[in-house]
Amino acid sequence: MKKADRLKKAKVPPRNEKYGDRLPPGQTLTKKFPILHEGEVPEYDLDKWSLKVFGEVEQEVVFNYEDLMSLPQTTIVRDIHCVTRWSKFDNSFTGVKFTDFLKEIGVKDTAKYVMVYGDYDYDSNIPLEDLLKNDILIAHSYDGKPLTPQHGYPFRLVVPHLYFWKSVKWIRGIEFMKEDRQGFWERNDFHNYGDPFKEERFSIEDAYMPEDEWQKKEYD
Ligand SMILES: Nc1nc2c(c(=O)[nH]1)N[C@H]1C(S)=C(S)[C@@H](COP(=O)(O)O)O[C@H]1N2
Ligand SMILES: [Mo]
Repeated sequence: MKKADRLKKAKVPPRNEKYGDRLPPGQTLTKKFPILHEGEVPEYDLDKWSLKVFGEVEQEVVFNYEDLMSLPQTTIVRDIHCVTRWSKFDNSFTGVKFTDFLKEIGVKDTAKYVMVYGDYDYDSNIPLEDLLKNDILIAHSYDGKPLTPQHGYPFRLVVPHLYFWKSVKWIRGIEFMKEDRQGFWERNDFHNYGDPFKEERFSIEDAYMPEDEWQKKEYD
């Protein structure tokens, strides 16, 4: 059964009035940091790690670890919301702001959408405009410490205003595109955009997300 179908089966947690508008509808607050992904946790030799930028750019660019670490560093503190119904408040991430990263690249005017690629064989699509917000990071640290392997070491994307499946871990490629294209979960019935406050969980009608799917997973 597809994940989206499986997740349809469960009940929705009641709205928690205590958190007012801060907690999106259908979400449960967690203090721990659940670990969710498909496949194996990659291991890297940092000397060989690279991030390739291609598509609607004047020139393809490949960044290595040092290249990214030498760019201006920014820390953000944001709430994150996973489509499996957990939210976590006040997460501190540090890394390179996407807009600072863009200054290193000649993005063509024709670029309207971005496909972000992560190991292994994961991708997710985001409108370029969304990545121009000032709290989008290519992050290397959480709470002032390097990301753990499970949470995306050495670098993950952080897009706090969309469901967390858009925040690609183990990021390896960024493709600028003229036309939109679907990424991994978007092809598997997840919503193309994914605004947690509008509950844009699925692209199919009549979907429910269980309150406990994530609680069966690992945390740290
Ligand atoms: N490369 C990669 N990135 C990924 C995923 C994945 O399977 N592979 N899963 C996504 C999903 S569905 C979620 S909810 C978040 C989970 O991040 P966390 O494990 O740090 O909580 O990572 C996202 N980024
Ligand atoms: Mo997820």
